[in-house]
Amino acid sequence: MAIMNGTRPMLRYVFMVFILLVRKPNVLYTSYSNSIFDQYNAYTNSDEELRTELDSGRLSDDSSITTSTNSADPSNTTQGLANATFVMLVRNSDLDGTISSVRALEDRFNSKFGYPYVFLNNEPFTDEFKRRVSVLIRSEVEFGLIQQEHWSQPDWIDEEKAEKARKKMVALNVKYGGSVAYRNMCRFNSGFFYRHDLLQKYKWYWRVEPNVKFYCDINQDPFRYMEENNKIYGFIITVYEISATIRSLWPTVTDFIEMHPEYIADDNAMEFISDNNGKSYNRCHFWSNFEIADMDFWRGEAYTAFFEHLDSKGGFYYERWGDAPVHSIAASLFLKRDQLHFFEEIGYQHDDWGHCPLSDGMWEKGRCSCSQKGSFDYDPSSCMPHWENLMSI
Ligand SMILES: Nc1nc2c(ncn2[C@@H]2O[C@H](COP(=O)(O)OP(=O)(O)OP(=O)(O)O)[C@@H](O)[C@H]2O)c(=O)[nH]1
Ligand SMILES: *[C@@H]1O[C@H](CO)[C@@H](O)[C@H](O)[C@H]1NC(C)=O
Ligand SMILES: *[C@@H]1O[C@H](CO)[C@@H](O)[C@H](O)[C@H]1NC(C)=O
Ligand SMILES: [Mg+2]
Repeated sequence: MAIMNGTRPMLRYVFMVFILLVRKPNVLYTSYSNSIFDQYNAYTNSDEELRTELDSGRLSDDSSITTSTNSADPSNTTQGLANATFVMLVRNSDLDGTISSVRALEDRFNSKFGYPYVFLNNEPFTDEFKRRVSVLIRSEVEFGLIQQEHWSQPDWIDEEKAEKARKKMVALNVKYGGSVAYRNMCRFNSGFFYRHDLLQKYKWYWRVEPNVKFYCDINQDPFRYMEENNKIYGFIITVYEISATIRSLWPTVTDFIEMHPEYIADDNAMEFISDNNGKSYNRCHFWSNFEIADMDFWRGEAYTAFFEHLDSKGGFYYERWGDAPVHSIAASLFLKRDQLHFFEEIGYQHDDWGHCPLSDGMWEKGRCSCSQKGSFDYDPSSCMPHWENLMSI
């Protein structure tokens, strides 16, 4: 009898350990019950309602044990998720900043939706990195290594010339002016991230950097918004590029336009990037540390030809062309202006500059923790007036 009595708790213990193992969310491709997604497709739910439902058992533990094979399948949009993922390019040393960004994103948005994450690095992620990031995320998480050819100065770049350019930029005090790694990063984000194996199965991405802040609840799914409104490229903050980093970028773009007028969209956003109908670049760009966009646009014919053309001129290394102006110029020329979208309701901060929704309605609905007075929108360094002019706001 005593033995029997002792066994049952033991069995229960074993069973509980089993459950915990099965529930361990971060095993690749482990998927979750759809109930939480179904529940939150109405977009109107607050954390309070979530808590109530958890209490009432509607989102009970049982449902999360489900190991159905494809509830996180990006292709299955019947459950309300778009074919989309977050993507973070980070170093192992960015761990704290990565945790901070993921935590904010989960709290303000993704715990209600369950989009997957792809983390990319030019070096293998450490176990510590994977463990500490995975523990924060209930949806699918994947960690990928970037192939060498996508992250290195090509052989045909004249290193002597590149080195001279770097030294000149250091002398001019240009941020990251002397860094080859930064240039690899800019080139990767311009022309390669969307070719990574782990991103092939997705159409939409949301780019996230370490140490960014999300100030407001995001109740409506931005990916679905893009999809349903025929948008291709979404941004929050606009700024001017430093001229020293892009001396020959615009002439290179102009050459491309002459070679390929067929790629220029009717009703494009040229007015956002040029004040004289294309004669010169006004240096306005969408700040690419936040982007929600369609990777099929980057993968498409126009952008592929555009990137090849830019890359062949060597400006990623002979100057310091950034992915932000490169993406912005392409989106402004090859898309119709109404395929661009300003995510006004997303309160967001990267480094010193942040956007806080200026509309009181948005600010209240999002329960934003930012001050509207601090919003970057009408700072002299913001290109928002160009955007508003373009969109006749
Ligand atoms: N894996 C990896 N990621 C990098 C490297 N350099 C930059 N990144 C990532 O690339 C993105 C942009 O780099 P940042 O250093 O933030 O550059 P930035 O946003 O132009 O400049 P800051 O104003 O300093 O933030 C971030 O997500 C970084 O984590 C690198 O050498 N390796
Ligand atoms: C998509 O998800 C729904 C809801 O869970 C499920 O019933 C359906 O079988 C899935 N469809 C496919 C094609 O996997
Ligand atoms: C998701 O998007 C990618 C890229 O467009 C595509 O290859 C994949 O088939 C899509 N998934 C589905 C089935 O919608
Ligand atoms: Mg940054």
